[in-house]
Amino acid sequence: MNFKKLLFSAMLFFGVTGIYSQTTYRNPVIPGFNPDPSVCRVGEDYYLVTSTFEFFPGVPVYHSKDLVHWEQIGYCLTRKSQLPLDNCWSSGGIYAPTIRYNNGVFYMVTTNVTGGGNFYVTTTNPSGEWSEPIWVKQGGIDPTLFFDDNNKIYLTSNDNAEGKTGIALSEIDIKTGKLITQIKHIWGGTGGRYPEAPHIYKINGWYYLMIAEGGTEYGHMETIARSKNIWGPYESNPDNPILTHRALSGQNQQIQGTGHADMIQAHDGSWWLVFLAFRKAGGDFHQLGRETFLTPFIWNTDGWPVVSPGDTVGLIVKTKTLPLISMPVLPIRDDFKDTKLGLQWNFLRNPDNSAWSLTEKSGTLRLKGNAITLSQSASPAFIGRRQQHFNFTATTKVSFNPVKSSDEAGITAFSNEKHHYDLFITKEGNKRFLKFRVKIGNMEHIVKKIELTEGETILRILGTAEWYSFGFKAENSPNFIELGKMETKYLSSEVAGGFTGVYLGMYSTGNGEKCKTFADFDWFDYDTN
Ligand code: 6LW
Repeated sequence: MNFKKLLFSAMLFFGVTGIYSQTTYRNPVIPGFNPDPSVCRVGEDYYLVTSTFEFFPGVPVYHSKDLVHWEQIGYCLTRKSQLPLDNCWSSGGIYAPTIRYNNGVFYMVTTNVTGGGNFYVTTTNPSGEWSEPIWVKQGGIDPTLFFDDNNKIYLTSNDNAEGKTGIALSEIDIKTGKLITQIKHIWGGTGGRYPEAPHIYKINGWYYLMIAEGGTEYGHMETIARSKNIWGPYESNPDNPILTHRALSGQNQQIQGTGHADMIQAHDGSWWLVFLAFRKAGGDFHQLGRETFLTPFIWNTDGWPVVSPGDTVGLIVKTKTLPLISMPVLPIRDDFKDTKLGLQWNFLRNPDNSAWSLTEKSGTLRLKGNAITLSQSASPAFIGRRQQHFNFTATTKVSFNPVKSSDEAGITAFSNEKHHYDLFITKEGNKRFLKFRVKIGNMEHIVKKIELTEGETILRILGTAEWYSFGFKAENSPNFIELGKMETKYLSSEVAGGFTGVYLGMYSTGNGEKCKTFADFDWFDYDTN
């Protein structure tokens, strides 16, 4: 090929891929357990938050330039004073957050359902520390803030005000969180159960009130109403719901449970919804939790939002997007060389800081098992990350020489304290054993055990849509040996219950007493290739 032809082909290739990349993106835009997304814009920067329940730190902050690629830049709730989780049952703690930006300040308002109710925190730097909580005496969940153009600031939640189920509104003093008015019922939705997740927007002189209805499972939907007066009466969009997969048009989709949306106008004028949905793993179950999705929408001539086609959203969306700008992606391996934990890692409830260290042995995550096990609603020595893909390989190199038969350390696929699969090293007599245990409800069973020789061990979980397999190898041996496999279904939300998704983690426990020794994790790989 001569130079001109080469140049022409190159131009064609880059030209075509350029157009292609501007017209197609993949959902979910933030995969894995990332429910109840809320988004705000500052110039050409977008910030998004999601719910975190019993996990700590709480409420990740994601940043994007195009609404499609997101990078986690921090957390809103990094201190126990902001996020007490002492009495937090699984799927308690932090429910749906809302993020808003007004006059140079970011606000994140949410509910700690097991620790104080509704509150907001503020910052001028969303990747930095956020303020202490400002508590609000309005009940219900899913609080949202609305900054009106007359300087009034309102709080909306799904509180039952005036004896009516639905959405309640009050005006608040943003400095103190004090309510300035009574709490008024403003809309009950269109008749779906659980009217919740309200957001108010002022567009073309109308106050739009967008909410979720139907519950966060297969009947989920998004509806909208509007009024010239923020206190109502609100008239319902005649074409509600604007987004749902519960109908014929959505029944064969892998994506289900669409709802709980937030609306944003991009800096090019286009309109978008971020919302939650889940991806079925084959049968009618999902283990990745509820994830963050994106869809464009348009306004019809009557001034109502229309998601097209047919109120449903696909895994691949063909549309004009903002110019696509990728964000840094996490490397496969965390080698624990940093003295701060990477943003992908979470604890269960407020961490027991005596149970882990990145500095005692440099380049190593050291877990020092406390008395708590993975099967208790407390804070075991556990550090985990979200499973974000159906197909993955999670591998870790651990060095652990148990002293007592109660000492244990290993890797886990964890849904909640009643539903987890663990591959762990422990002691029996004078021997070191590797055991594969499954916990499903009240049933706990060792599927297989195998004696381990001296040395470091590499533990592995292989995931597919329907199976987790558990295997190991000695550091220098070429092949993994499988101990067994178990259905993903029993860790899914349909079986395990609750609002979260599967975590992959490292843990250690002394099973009722402090572990007599520590477990050193050299690295952890999460590979989706
Ligand atoms: C959330 C509610 C919901 O607060 O589930 O899908 C609850 N929506 O709005 C927990 O995520």
